[in-house]
Amino acid sequence: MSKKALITGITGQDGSYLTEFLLKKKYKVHGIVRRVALEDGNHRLWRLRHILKKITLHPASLESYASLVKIITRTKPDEVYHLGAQSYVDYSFKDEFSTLNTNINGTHYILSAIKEFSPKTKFYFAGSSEMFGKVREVPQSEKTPFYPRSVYGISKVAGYDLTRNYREAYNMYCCSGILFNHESPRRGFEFVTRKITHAVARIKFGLQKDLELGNLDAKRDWGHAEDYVRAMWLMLNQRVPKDYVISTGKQFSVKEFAKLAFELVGLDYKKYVKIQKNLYRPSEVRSLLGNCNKARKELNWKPKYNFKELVADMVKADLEFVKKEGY
Ligand code: NAP
Ligand code: F7E
Repeated sequence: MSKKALITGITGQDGSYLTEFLLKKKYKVHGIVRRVALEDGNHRLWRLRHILKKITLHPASLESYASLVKIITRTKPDEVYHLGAQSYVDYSFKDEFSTLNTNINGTHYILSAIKEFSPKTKFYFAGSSEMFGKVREVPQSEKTPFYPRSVYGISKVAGYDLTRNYREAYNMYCCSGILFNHESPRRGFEFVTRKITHAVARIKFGLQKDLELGNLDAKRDWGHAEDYVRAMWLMLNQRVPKDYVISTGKQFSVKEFAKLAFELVGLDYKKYVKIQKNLYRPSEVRSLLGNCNKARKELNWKPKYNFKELVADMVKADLEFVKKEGY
């Protein structure tokens, strides 16, 4: 019999790639979406448009325990991938309360609903390298202490601890992926990589003159989302639940990302990138670099895309996007 997966945050970048991945593995895929997404499917379900007929969507709110209980009880999934979150770090400085409410309570409600109504369900939590924040060692592994630098990071540390505690206290199959930044042509436009590749395409087509960015010196360990959703599934399909760092082990600055993206269309980034001090964060995470040896060894996971291939994939997709959509 085919397995059943339930995904929160199915409309997001990772949710859409994970859905494709699980459908290929013959899973029955269920997703939790906000009611507005069903009412405005054309815009809000754009990443799922091509597979909508193959999945089942349930309206619910991460802020409502009752609505989550109903879906967990009804679907009794084999695996839950909890990806739903206010995921934009910069926004978490502007709206701390809703970031904490959605990210911490949402995680807690789902864990509690699984424990009470479907305790055999396996649970994946979308942890983040933002938990390392002001890093305590280089590179960062599962053993590195956390030092979050934003409410977003704090909410993810809380979710990680809740997940670990449910595993230890109630013997449930719960694990966290500590995923470093992963990007793709489906990345939201507010994140720096997509902001750059979209601007590169618009500048190339004469629709935009320049590109305002904040801290060009921030360094990230950037991978491709397609590779990272495979790791989520691997974590839920082991004998013993454990937490894993997922990363490429290579680090590049925002400047290096921009330089390469502009070069790919024959332009010099220096002529177009303008620094905007108000795009700097109140407390920045300056440098992240992951050590994913444990995942390589125990999950036999490794990324297929390198940095150049990631940037090239995003630039190519945005050239096609701008040409087709005109914006
Ligand atoms: P994303 O594209 O921003 O997607 C976030 C998803 O969460 C969307 O489906 C969104 O739904 C949903 N969501 C947000 N607020 C919600 C709320 N109040 N109620 C219900 N749903 C809500 O994020 P992603 O890049 O796919 O990341 C997936 C998960 O991994 C997130 O938890 C993120 O924090 C975490 N993570 C991401 C990265 C990365 O580099 N991408 C790295 C580490 C961890 P709507 O479409 O309705 O807004
Ligand atoms: O910023 C700098 C910014 O917003 C990356 C989320 O998926 O990954 C993501 O969080 C860096 C930061 O991603 C602009 O200051 C410069 O240093 O693309 P970002 P993020 O904050 O790293 C982690 C792992 C997650 O878990 C999160 O959910 O780029 N930067 N100029 C800029 N960033 C943005 N957004 N816009 C700029 O103009």
